Amino acid sequence: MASQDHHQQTNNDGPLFNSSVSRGGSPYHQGQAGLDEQQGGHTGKGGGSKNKKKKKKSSSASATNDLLKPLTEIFKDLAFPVGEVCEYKAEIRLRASTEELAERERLDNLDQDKQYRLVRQAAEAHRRVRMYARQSIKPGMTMTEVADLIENGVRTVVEAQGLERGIAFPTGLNLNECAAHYTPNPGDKRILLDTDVLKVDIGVHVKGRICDSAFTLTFDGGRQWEPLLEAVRAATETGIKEAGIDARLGEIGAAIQETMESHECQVDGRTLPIKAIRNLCGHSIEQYRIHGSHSVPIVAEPDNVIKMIEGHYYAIETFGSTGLGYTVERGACSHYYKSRNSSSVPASSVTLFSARKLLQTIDQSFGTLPFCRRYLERAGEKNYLLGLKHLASAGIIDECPPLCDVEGSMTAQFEHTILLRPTCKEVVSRGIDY
Ligand SMILES: [Co+2]
Repeated sequence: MASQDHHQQTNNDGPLFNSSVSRGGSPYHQGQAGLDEQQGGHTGKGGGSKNKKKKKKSSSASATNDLLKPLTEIFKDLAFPVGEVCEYKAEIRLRASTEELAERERLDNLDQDKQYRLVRQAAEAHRRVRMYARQSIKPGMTMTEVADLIENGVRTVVEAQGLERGIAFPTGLNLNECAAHYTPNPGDKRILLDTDVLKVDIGVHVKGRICDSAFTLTFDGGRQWEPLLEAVRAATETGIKEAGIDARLGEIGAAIQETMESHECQVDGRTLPIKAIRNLCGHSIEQYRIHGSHSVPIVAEPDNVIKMIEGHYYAIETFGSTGLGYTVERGACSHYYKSRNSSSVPASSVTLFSARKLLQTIDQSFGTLPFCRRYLERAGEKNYLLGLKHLASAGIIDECPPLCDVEGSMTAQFEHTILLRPTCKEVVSRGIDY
């Protein structure tokens, strides 16, 4: 489907350059969670479009149906909504003439692998699926049910097709002190509790252009953690604000940490400080590579003077904790991905036949995208654990076990994907929810 798309893209550069007004419109950007996409129109920061509020009630069943519609049925012209458009700080805007910068964007959008439409399609799918997830995730469900409802939602909305488009990484469903890299393995019977603090980290890609965005949910029994969520939400916003072409990564980390640690949390009459988790960070995103070459720290790193780069995608994600602000690996591994150096490992080092066969499945089904054991089973693999171990010790596969702070602590996460366009910073995953 993608190959028929880009023709239309080129005669449709209006929304790309006219910053914030998108023709298709996403009901989830701003204003209201109206589910009638005909209402259209959203306003990015500094944009000029108005949201007409139309009073119309739809039953929740049909609302859910609308959320999970295949995107190309809604955006027939493939003009997916533009994210929130933010201006760069003044000194950045002096880099080149407005015409030159606009020309660079025009060229990006002629490039099949760079056109902004790809990540916007992924982001719109993300917004819809997470809205559906917010409505549907209830305490009492198993974590497997939660993962399935999200992942089936992604597959439907983005019209998953091989490595062309689909799920970009295992859905993170990290609970309480666990901050990252937990998703249920096959047979996991864990049940979501009313008191749990759940981090939902969803990845969607179109042609390898990844929207990586996460939020935190609490339920009736966990309302006392709202200030923790608020701290992390604010810290992520600080990171987005400080990000830009030539922005120093260490300084972004310092700003994030300052926002995060200016908050605290009152629980059972005790005041708990909130710490930025110092060994977790955001990252640049490359095509089909969720973790690019840059890390975006969430604590001060005075010596880190590496600068953000025009045209790059970054996941700005922050983690706050009431514990030590430091995570260690704990529990069974679920996340795996092809090591960056795997191509330098000679094929002869994979001596086990089952491992060679498994590697074929991995290459075909995931390429360099992270995967989990559930996805291997979907791909038809059985009894793959020995093969996985073998590939890991050969240096072909990296294992990413769950990362947790101390027991009894709580962690929260918010994350957006941003694109440093030549003319502006686009928060592609922005929605009305966060
Ligand atoms: Co991320």
